[in-house]
Amino acid sequence: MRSVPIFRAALAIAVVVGVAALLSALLALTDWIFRVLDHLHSVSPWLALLYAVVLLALVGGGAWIVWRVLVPKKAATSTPQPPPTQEEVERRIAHGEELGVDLSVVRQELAELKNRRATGEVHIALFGEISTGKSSLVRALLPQAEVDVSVRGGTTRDVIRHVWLSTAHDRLILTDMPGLNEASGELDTMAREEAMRSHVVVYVCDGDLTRDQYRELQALIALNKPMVLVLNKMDQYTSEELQLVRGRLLERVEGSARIDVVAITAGGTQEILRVFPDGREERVIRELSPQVAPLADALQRCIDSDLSTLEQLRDSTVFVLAARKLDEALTAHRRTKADELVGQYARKAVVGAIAAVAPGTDLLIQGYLGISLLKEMCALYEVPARQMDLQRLLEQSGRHVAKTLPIMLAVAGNGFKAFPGLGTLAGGMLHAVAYGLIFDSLGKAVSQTLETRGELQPAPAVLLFEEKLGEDLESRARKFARMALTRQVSHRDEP
Ligand SMILES: Nc1nc2c(ncn2[C@@H]2O[C@H](COP(=O)(O)OP(=O)(O)OP(=O)(O)O)[C@@H](O)[C@H]2O)c(=O)[nH]1
Ligand SMILES: [Mg+2]
Repeated sequence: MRSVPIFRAALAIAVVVGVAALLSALLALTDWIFRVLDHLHSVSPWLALLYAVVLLALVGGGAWIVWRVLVPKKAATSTPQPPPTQEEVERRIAHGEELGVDLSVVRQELAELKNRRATGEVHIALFGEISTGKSSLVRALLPQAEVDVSVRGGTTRDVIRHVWLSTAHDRLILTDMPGLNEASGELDTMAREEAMRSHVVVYVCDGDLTRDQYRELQALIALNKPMVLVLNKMDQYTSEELQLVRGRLLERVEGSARIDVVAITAGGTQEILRVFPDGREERVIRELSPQVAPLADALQRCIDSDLSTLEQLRDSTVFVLAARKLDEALTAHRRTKADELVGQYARKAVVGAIAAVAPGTDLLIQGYLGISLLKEMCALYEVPARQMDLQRLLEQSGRHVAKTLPIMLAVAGNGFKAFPGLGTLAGGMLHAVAYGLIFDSLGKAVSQTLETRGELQPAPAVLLFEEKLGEDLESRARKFARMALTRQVSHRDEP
């Protein structure tokens, strides 16, 4: 007989022991249940019922806890925010202006909308990368219009409006725009904003979309307004190629409502070879005759659809744009104010440390100055300043300061080296620079946390504080050393 490997033998024994243990546990449990049931027969029915209820609650509660532990929580899905209403935007403008924010650009946006509503004209924005033929398209639709067309990319530098009478003689405003991906991002922004102010967007391309173009198209589709995707320069394709590119473009917009895809020739030139009867050959450049009827028809279809829906869709995107500009203005305002606050508190910290007889490591940071810096920052960002969070943030920052103070003092000492001939410095001066650095870093960390997270979260704020403390140490130390010296001189000169 072959010998059984020791591992297999051990496994077999373990299985036998395991099964025996399970059997005996089962028997013991059954025995225990029967005994409990026997006892229950002898007690009053109410007590038995109470016992059953407690037992069920225990089993149910345990099962629920196990379920919560084992089944992962569904990730919170972010539902798209509905566009703001005019009232919301106006309410926010009033609030922002009360805070002293300059919101003239947002007011201008609403005023422009009011003007456009009053004229009742339908605006069509020509959008697309540089040199795809947007201006040529305007020229094809409006041969008398003065339009710059050039082989050089980036010809159109501004938003230029033209009045166009559609196929059914509706008066429309055709807006020629700078091409996207022009060197300066400013023109891109200008074009994107104008697309948001229009009723209809015409996206012009001259081939299958690149990744960037596709991304841009998706952003426009998200505006949810009628669009025409135009494949221009169709003269450059054979009919098979044209079918293929058109097919690709149709795939790109599949599933998106309100989008038409058309192919056109807006203009351009063609080189042809002329052969004379004597055999001479000559290359001639010929202007191509535009074929833009499919686009004109598609635009007519857009405006023939429900005009009040077009107005509503345009209005909502203008409110989105206005709210975005409002957020930007508010952020810029808060940044400026936060910088001022940081400057003020760093100065107070410097002065406080010079005045202190024996500066303690946490006196300033965890004391009145630290708390009021955080409270003022929270007030600026209009977030609640929970005492618990402030305390935690200052304690943790204070612990870090205690650890790094010797280094900060050494850095402070170096800061004074920029001012030779000072002789021996009092300890207070070194602490003054160190505290300037600490408050400067703390203020910056807190304002950044409030800006990016919309609330004061102590943990990320402390991490940022530690990071900021090490940033650009030398020049900041020099700045606070100069501040401390000026302060000391003026202090000494005081009568
Ligand atoms: N072959 C051909 N060339 C065209 C067509 N449409 C425009 N072009 C040429 O494409 C080049 C760019 O045309 P523009 O109309 O200036 O293009 P654009 O999109 O306005 O350009 P930017 O203003 O720079 O963004 C010019 O050389 C036009 O002649 C077309 O249908 N076929
Ligand atoms: Mg142009």
